[in-house]
Amino acid sequence: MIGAGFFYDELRRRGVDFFTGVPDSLLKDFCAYISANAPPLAHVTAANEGAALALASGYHLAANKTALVYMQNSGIGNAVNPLLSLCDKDVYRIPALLLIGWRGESGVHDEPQHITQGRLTLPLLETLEVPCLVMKGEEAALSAELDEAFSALKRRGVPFALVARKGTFSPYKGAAPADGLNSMISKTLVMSREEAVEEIILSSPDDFFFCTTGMASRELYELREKHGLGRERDFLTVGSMGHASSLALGAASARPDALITCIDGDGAVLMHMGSLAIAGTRKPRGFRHIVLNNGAHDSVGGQLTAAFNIDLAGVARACGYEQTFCVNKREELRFALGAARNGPIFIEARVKKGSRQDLGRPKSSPVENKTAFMKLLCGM
Ligand SMILES: Cc1ncc(C[n+]2csc(CCOP(=O)(O)OP(=O)(O)O)c2C)c(N)n1
Repeated sequence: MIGAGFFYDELRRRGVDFFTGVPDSLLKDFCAYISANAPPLAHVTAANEGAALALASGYHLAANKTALVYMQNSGIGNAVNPLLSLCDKDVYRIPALLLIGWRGESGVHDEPQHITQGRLTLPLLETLEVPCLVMKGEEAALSAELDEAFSALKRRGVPFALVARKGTFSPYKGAAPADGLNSMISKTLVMSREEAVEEIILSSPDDFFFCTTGMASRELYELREKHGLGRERDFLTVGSMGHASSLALGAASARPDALITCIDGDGAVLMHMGSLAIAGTRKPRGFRHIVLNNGAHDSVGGQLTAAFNIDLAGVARACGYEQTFCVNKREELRFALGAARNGPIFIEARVKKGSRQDLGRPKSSPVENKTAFMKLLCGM
């Protein structure tokens, strides 16, 4: 295993002084290290992986240096456009060092949404003409690996990817990142994400739910069991982070008579925030968008997002949502959930970080989930 500090120092030695990306559970120790140790201006948690590559490219244009862009392999899709139409050798030829967490590696047990992505990660990079190497996960091997990466970056002038398997980085136990406002707000929060999800489903027995990627969907799955409720009203968007609200909007377009709620995360809503403008202007009456805002990418290690620093409900209002709420307590959430469904409605529920230690994972497959959901929603 490689110490996050060791990796960081090796990068710094080679002149990398700007770090950006979207966090991944396999990279969480490295993300925690840079959050705590890189100077504030040198680290940006990006809205999505394409934006991260653009940030790194802008940095290169102004500093003539190669930046590091970290991402889960699920994020390669978001980065394809800038890879091929910005950094590519036939366009602007801009280098960046990519650090990609390899979920779903063949032979390593993982969740369904990572299997194909994992199998195709190396072929996909090859197709994209992004040279890469799979890290050995040993400090002794790192220097030679970085030599290879940096000589390719110099020679070719385009992005090079380091692919990190599960267990590449050793646990980082240093101090949590200091963000004054975020930690002040966090301390005032009383409602957990799971309590919020519970309140939502108990208050809205007739809704169909599109729930976001990560722990919210796992909590929703277990809460149905706890309350002896069926799961056929829930579409668990286990992958495709940031798209739950567009899924919900598509369903609301097909079924204007139905009550459709998106349960979103703050990292997820930030990832494709333009979707708010589309929901707000399409104005589906039965559409409700709830963002469980814990100011963090909680499901993959708790790296901070920008969501406590902005007015999410204000953004939704400006995008044309008919009614918007920002709530902190369970009773306030219950009140907002009781609002007449003259949507689109937006509720920002501020919740604490963290989840139950014994939180499980869905036992049914995504296709079983979809089939039960469609059977109830469109009677097929
Ligand atoms: C495109 C893409 N990038 C990154 C990930 C890894 N990932 C899974 S869940 C998650 C965090 C989601 O954060 P948020 O929406 O705030 O919900 P929370 O986990 O805080 O409940 C991330 C980054 C992913 N699944 N897909």
